[in-house]
Amino acid sequence: MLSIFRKFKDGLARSTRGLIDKTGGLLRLKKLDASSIDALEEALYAADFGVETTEEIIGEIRSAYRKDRDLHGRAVAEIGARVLTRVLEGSEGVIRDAETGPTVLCMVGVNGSGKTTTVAKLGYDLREDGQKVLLAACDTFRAAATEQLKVWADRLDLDIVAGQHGSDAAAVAFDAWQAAKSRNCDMLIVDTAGRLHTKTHLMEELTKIKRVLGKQDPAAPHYSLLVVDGNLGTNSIEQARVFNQSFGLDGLVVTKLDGTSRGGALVGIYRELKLPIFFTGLGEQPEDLQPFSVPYYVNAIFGLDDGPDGKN
Ligand SMILES: Nc1nc2c(ncn2[C@@H]2O[C@H](COP(=O)(O)OP(=O)(O)O)[C@@H](O)[C@H]2O)c(=O)[nH]1
Ligand SMILES: [Mg+2]
Repeated sequence: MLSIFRKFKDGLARSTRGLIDKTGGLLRLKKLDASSIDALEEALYAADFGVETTEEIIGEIRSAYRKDRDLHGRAVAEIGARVLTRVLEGSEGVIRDAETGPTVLCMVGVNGSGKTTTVAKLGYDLREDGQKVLLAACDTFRAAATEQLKVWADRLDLDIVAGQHGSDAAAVAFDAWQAAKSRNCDMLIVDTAGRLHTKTHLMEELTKIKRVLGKQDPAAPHYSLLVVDGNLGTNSIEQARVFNQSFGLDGLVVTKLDGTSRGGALVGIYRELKLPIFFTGLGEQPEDLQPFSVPYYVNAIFGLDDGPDGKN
């Protein structure tokens, strides 16, 4: 089994490859030179780290280089890692169990962002963790969506409550909450639709789901998480802002970090919105959804070989 650090490292390969290739193997440099700092700057922009973060990282590296012309490649990577860690302070979202009744997690986001897949993967992870989990298939808009979650539930042996195609999504949420309560479930994970006729319609439907859950338990949904596609890079900031204003978000799930060259974007998203990142999608397998870890992410980005706990 791959360690989690390896998953981050492999998953972020396309983003980090740019960083490592363009810098001529920054880590292997015995001595830094001005052109390799420029190359690193370019690579950070290319990976979508954004102006603010790139300037902070490069600024600190340049100032260290001014003081020490013999600066070693590894020392440079360590400076980068330190700055990035500082920028990401507070960005790790953690799910805490509800005081009573099931902890309700509601996944929202635009079509194709990875909600349904995330619901299934998360259900699997939590169940493997010893929790009693129930999935709610509240994307009743597309027949295929309910089917898709049922297939996952079947494959992973997870309990699911689903409604008829075209039925009221909030009614499915109600049934699912009742079932979760009566079966003494620890976690209820709610999938929702991403594409409806209009944005207003989507927000109304989501708000209704939220209201129905809130009537059962004033604290529910305990976590409303926006699922965003990592390939969108910083373009997802606007999307997140709209969902946050209309619906109210507790945090983010960033999917498809495997295979994107824009793995730096989550830093800009966090800086801009200050919404914690709960999970990251690093592949299509159930175990490829991982809690977001700042040290793993940062070390993977800067090619620091060891995970923070010495594992790789
Ligand atoms: N490579 C990769 N693919 C993913 C990830 N998460 C979701 N996908 C894929 O993205 C596509 C859309 O996912 P889906 O869950 O149906 O999105 P939804 O419309 O938001 O429910 C599917 O083909 C998923 O397999 C991920 O972390 N990595
Ligand atoms: Mg879906």
